[in-house]
Amino acid sequence: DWAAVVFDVDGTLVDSERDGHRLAFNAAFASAGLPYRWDVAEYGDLLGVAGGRERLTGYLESKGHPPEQVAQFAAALHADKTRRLRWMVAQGAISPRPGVRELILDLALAGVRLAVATTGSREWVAPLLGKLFGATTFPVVVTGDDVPAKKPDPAAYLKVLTELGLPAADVLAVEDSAVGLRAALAAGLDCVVVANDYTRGQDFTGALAVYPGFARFRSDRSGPVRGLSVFARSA
Ligand code: XBP
Ligand code: MG
Repeated sequence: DWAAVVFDVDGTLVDSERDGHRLAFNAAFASAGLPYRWDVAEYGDLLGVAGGRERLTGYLESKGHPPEQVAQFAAALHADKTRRLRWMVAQGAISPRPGVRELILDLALAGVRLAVATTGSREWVAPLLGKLFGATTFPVVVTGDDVPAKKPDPAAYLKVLTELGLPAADVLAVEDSAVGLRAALAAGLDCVVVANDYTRGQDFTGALAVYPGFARFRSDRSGPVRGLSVFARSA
């Protein structure tokens, strides 16, 4: 049995990339008078780089901006994008993935501890978790601000283990992407992947299980959380 389950945020707890981060980035570009607009497909390619600021840096470099300008633009654009994303969160524009609330309830009722490991910034992660899942649902939250290196580096997962005071063998990670899976595996955790439209088809080698959505994860009676769904209303 798992003593704790650690959730990724973007693409896992919430559908936040296509109609969340992407739109906020585009609004920041427009507000800065820059001609860039990321369409759905191009943003999917850019997701290979974890972290919004790192993503902006690589993109601005690829567009030929000089290095000193890249650092300044990336910082300003990312701050503006974060502000816009917070507005979207406050307005309810970001939603939980279908079935994830039910899984969290199953786990909480079964006495499993809950944590978050994300590369996102605390400035938007904290209000989002509070609004969508409740302020006390995840007692341990490690963000991209709390670690020296973002996923696929294992730093966020290792910090979660330290804060939980648990060995990796007792903790299950839930991720949506190959980048997140690699971070969890490198920290020694087992990892379930719940894929989404952006990540389907990525290399999920090493995952304990791969599901197309949370409904299938919860209803898999022989899966990694078997026995934990005893309280589930639809199980
Ligand atoms: C998510 C991301 C990003 C966000 C992070 O990765 O890297 O899409 O831009 O938010 P993961 P910031 O799901 O693996 O955590 O813009 O605040 O960095
Ligand atoms: Mg993710």
